Amino acid sequence: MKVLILGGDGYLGWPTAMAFSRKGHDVLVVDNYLRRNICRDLDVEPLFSVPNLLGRIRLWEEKTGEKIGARIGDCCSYGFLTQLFKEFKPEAVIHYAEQPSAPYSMLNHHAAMLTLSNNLLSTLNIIWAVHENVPDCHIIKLGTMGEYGTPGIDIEEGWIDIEHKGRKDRFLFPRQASSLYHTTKIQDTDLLWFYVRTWGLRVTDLMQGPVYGLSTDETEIDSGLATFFNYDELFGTVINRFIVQAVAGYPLTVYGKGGQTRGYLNIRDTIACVELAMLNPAGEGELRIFNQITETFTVNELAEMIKRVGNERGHRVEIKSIENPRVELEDHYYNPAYTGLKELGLKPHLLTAEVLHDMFERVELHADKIQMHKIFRGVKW
Ligand code: USQ
Repeated sequence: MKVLILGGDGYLGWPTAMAFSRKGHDVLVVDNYLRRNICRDLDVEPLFSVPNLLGRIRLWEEKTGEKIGARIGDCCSYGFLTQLFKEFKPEAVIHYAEQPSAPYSMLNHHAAMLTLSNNLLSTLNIIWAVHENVPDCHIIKLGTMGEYGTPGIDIEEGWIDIEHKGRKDRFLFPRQASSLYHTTKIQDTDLLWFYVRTWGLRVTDLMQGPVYGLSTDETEIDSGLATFFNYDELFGTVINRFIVQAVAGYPLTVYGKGGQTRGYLNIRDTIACVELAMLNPAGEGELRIFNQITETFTVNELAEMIKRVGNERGHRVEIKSIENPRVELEDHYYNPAYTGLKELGLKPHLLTAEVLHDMFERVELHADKIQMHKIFRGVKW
């Protein structure tokens, strides 16, 4: 398929681009280096450096003979984006081009403004560019499980049937986020839903949980094809952070009571889910929502698993509960549905001891590069 990957330089975007290119899709990636620039400006660069987008693509072609197209530019610039849609005429567009960090969005007013304007404007521009140039193009949008928050009822896959005073209807499942970043994802969903109803767009909104891992079949081909691996408080997700902390001898930073439960997934499964969504497009005028997770854990369970594997590898891993910098429930009910992607054919890679050993092994290779000051800076809500 002809697929446009927006945010194609990121943690998930780059491995997706390689995987799709290898499967024979015609891939064009777009990025404006927002994530790289923020990481450099705030001194939270990833564990190891990787070539820039054009360098990665050159290396990819050298190693595999496959071509990936690239444009450096900002999805918030409508002229740039609409021209791209006009020329390339994608059948599917994958929207990763958002500021993805909850703590960054809570850092200060500038970061809040950047998160809000980047995330909403990029989504609005994609909707318009599709409508004006390729109305049949399938929009695949990365949303987040954090849109739902942690309600005291079961979380459905996007929609809920409500009976009220004897009448019934179907609505978006109630959303109540716990960071500005997560709130922008709710607003994205609302924008998409409005234009789906109004213009009949085809949209899949993937409610993804925190992703972990640093290898896919394609990153294995050459070290220069690796994805970013952040372990800092702003851009590192909890499992990736805990492994780096264990290797560095830094006590695992469990926030508060550690009963926070989330749905997690392996980076390999992100790519598989996005491809399944692409190969099985939403219908015209359909906003299809999947909960993109494969299993749930509390933070305490993750810390215990990582401690066990770390100790087996000769690290002396300690767990330390620290005052929670975030405003979130630390002990709550959590029962999300996540059957839709499995019904489409997803075969999950679960968080086994073997997977953790593999992650440890890769991080240990870069142990000398871990910078302690990046691990915790205490961005408070
Ligand atoms: N946590 C700790 N200690 C840490 C880091 C995190 O206890 O050192 C806790 C957090 O308080 C939270 C949980 O672990 O309860 C997950 O935190 P996270 O930083 O891994 O994930 P989060 O900030 O929620 O955001 C990440 C991605 C985001 C994605 C989201 C999915 O950065 O792009 O949308 O996961 S979800 O959480 O389901 O909304």
